[in-house]
Amino acid sequence: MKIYFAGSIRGGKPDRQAFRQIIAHLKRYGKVLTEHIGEVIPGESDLIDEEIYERDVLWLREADALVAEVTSPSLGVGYEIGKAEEWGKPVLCLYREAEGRRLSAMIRGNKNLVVKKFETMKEASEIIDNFIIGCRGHSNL
Ligand code: 6IA
Repeated sequence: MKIYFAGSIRGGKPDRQAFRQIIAHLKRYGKVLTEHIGEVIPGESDLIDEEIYERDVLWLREADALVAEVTSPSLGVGYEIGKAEEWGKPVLCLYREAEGRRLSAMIRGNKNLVVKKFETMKEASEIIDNFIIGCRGHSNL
C-alpha cells in the first residue's frame, strides 16, 4: 500500500513531532511516499517550487490513500485533499482541537472525507488502524 502523508510546511505552525509519529505508524501498513515531511525545514530545500509541485502531484496520483494532519491550516494540504477526493482516493484528516481555532467547514463538512479528532498518539494510531481496515475493505490493497 502506498500512503501519501500531508502536513503543513509553509502553512500554519506544523507539529513535526506529531507528523513523525503519524508517519512511523503509517509505515506499518506500507510505503509512505512523503516520509520527508516530518523532517522538512522551510528554506532548506534544493528543489524549486515547480519541482516540488510536480513531484508531489505524481506521488499523490500513485498513492492508494491520503492521510493529512490538518491541525495547522495549510493551502498545500487543502489542495492535496481536494485532489485526492477528485481522484476517488480514501482520505483521512486528523486534527487536534485547539482553543480559538476551528477546522475549516470545507474539511469538517465534507462527507467524502474521514475527519477525526485526536489528542494522544495512541488515539491517532487507533484512528489510522480503523481507516486502513476501511480502505482494505473497499479494495484489494
Ligand atoms: O502550503 P504548505 O507548504 O503548508 O503545503 C504543505 C503540503 O504541500 C505538504 O503536504 C506537502 O505534500 C506539500 N509540500 C509543500 N512544500 C513542500 C516541500 N517543500 N517539500 C515537499 N512537499 C511540499 C520543500 C521544503 C520547502 C519548505 C523548502
